[in-house]
Amino acid sequence: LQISQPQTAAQKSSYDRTDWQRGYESQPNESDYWIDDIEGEIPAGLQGTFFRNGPGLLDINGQRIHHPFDGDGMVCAIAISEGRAHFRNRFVRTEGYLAEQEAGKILHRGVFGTQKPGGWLANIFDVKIKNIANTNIIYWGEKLLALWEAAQPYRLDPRTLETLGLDTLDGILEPGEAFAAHPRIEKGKNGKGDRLVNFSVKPGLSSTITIYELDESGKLLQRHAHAIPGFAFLHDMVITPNYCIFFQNPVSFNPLLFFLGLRSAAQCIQFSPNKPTQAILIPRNGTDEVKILETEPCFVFHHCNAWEEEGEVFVDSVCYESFPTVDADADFRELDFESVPAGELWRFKLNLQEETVQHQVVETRCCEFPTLHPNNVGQPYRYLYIGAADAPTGNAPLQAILKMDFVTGERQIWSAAPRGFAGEPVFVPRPDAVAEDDGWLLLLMYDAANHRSTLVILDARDITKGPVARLHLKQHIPYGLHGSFTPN
Ligand code: 3ON
Ligand code: FE
Repeated sequence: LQISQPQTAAQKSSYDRTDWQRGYESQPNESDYWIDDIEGEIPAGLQGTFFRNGPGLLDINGQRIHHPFDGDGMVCAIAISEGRAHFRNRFVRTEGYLAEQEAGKILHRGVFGTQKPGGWLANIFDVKIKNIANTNIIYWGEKLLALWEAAQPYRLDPRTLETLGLDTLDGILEPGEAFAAHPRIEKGKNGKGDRLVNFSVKPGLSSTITIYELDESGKLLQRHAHAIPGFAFLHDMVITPNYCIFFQNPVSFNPLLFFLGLRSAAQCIQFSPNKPTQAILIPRNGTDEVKILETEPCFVFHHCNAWEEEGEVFVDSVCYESFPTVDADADFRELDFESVPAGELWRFKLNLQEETVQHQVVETRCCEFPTLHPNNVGQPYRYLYIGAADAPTGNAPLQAILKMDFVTGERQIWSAAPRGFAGEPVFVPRPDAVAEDDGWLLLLMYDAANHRSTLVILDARDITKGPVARLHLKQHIPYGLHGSFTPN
């Protein structure tokens, strides 16, 4: 017999608000050193570099950024080899970063609400976009690229993290052409023929999605563009062998207040709970017809995975009840978590013949930042790993990692609560492994007790036994966005 515990307002919180807030202090310093404060042991088979991007500055010389997604990109690289680990962090020297550091003040409006000081008069009619290169970092075609979805990537030196400049991917991108922050890598057969599939969006009254497929050396294999009806805010995409799949969130965009200098672009996006969410399937051959299926309204930033099974397409996504913005007069540090919707894990089943979509709520625990074994991208999969709240209900910061077994339904949790805050996990397969969960999860955790961050290494087969190693950094790294692992 199981008696569920009623949730009460008096229930002890899994975290302290001031602890959480300090993880959003700027980290203006750049450093590099060998990590010597290590608990446990770095697994022998783990060799390569963990790269992670995210906002490094939450203020410009004391002037506050309105939303963490507006913060300048700072890349961390933790290079692991023969049981030793070296840490390095550097800011992406974007045009905007250099100009603002030189001026010592905010010179650009941000997409998510950062305004130039001086009120609307200082911001009116300024529609320039500051490329902050803060969302993801990938090593592909022998280039290390810092990605931000509304602009061209910045190329960095993989060893020194020095900024080499804007990159067109050897002429694939026109100067200024965007390249999204969510590429998917499709594994080739027998370890050969991997492909990087990515996209760009040109939003407008009608929006254009361009698909790019690159081979291992970075050469363009496929490029095609498609107009889709309406304004599109598409942060992520999933692939199957035949499709690129997007969820067109039910939003409308009225940029009047943006032009008038009163709101940022994202603050002009309005969630429309009465419109359906559209699943857009773009055939990867570039010639077959685009399919659009309707499902009920929800807001999606991130998808986990997608696959095809007997004429049906399955998509696992993190779904929100609506689009979360930070109001113009609000401070994100004072966010009332309980007042905004939490991410939940949903599984969608798309029937392409009948043009119907069914969905199932797979997990209601607040979660975000999904990952899986790289071999299963676009394929059926058994295990998903995702950042999660410590408590099973309610909205809260990510403090735990949740492992889902879709075959047995079993769930495992490792939590860093009360004083640890978890970032995106990255799955690294053990060399020569056979089992899908035979590998490690790497994540940066903010350790409020010591106001520093830690690289946590979990054995993905059993995360409940706790980290096999904790590599303590000398400083804190503000909560970040996405990263990747490049084997040696
Ligand atoms: O017209 C507009 C033009 C434009 C440039 C449309 C627009 C708003 C789509 C747009 C730009 C969009 C950009 C630049 C989006 C960038 C997104 C970003 C940097 C991050 C998104 C992160 C998403 C999530 C869910 C993060 C979760 C974080 C946590 C759980 C906390 O640690
Ligand atoms: Fe993302």
